[in-house]
Amino acid sequence: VTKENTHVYFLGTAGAGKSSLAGAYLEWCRNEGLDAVIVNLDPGVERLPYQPEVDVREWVNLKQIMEESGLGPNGAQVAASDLIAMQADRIKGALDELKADYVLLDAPGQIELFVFRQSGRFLTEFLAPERSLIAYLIDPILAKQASSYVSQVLLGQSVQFRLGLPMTNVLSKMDLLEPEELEKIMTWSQEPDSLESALLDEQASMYREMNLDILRSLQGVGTLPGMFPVSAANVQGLEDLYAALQLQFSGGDDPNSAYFDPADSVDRVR
Ligand SMILES: Nc1nc2c(ncn2[C@@H]2O[C@H](COP(=O)(O)OP(=O)(O)O)[C@@H](O)[C@H]2O)c(=O)[nH]1
Ligand SMILES: [Mg+2]
Repeated sequence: VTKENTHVYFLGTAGAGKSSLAGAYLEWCRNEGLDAVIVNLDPGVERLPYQPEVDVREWVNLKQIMEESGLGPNGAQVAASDLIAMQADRIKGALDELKADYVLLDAPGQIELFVFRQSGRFLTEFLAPERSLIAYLIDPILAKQASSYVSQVLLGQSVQFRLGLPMTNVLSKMDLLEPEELEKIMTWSQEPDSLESALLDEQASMYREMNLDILRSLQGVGTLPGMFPVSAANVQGLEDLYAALQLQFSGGDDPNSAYFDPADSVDRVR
């Protein structure tokens, strides 16, 4: 149960704040004296908010794929996603040379390609099958409404089921939320009953019933509750995120148990 060789994948929908958080978290880790490095897995990104030690763009270049294959941007993304997996040994070689204790991996922009095609699972298993974790980012704008919140959590769960790795839900860009909004979302994440009543307050429709069913099945498989609010912009919540990720390795998969209560982190930022 150590930090040694932990791989943390930052996953989430496009624009959720993966690269920003990965960069802010890298800096936080280094300030804490952790030997951390960061890997860019996004072949299409033009600018990064950090300096990657390992950069997949060295081997997979989206523009070049488009030029050489005649594919458009979407087709090239699909091809690039598969090519990343084919570079897994190079990524591993570069990481082996760095010998870092803590490896952060900034996932490609198109989560569906990384997660639902083969490349993500292949890469996570190839690099560090026993020591990988997911930080799953939820965009706060998509979490304000109960039904939208449920679909975000559901997407996160399919990511987890697909990759088969321990996962921590992260509420990204908390600085964009009003204090009441943040409080509401945190309550939903901790008390499924409050989420259920918020769903019931929405307009009655077939979809409302579906959302309620989804919520119940998420509870049934024991994936609720727990959510960690962070802000890369204001450097908030990173210590709690670290504690939550560490907890995944210390055997506790109940984020409300043992050392940590996510409610504390909300209190602290208030
Ligand atoms: N206000 C605010 N904006 C953020 C934060 N993190 C990221 N952003 C912005 O959200 C957008 C997407 O961020 P990025 O890290 O590139 O997301 P990615 O596509 O998931 O890697 C950018 O415009 C960022 O400046 C944050 O903590 N607070
Ligand atoms: Mg990014």
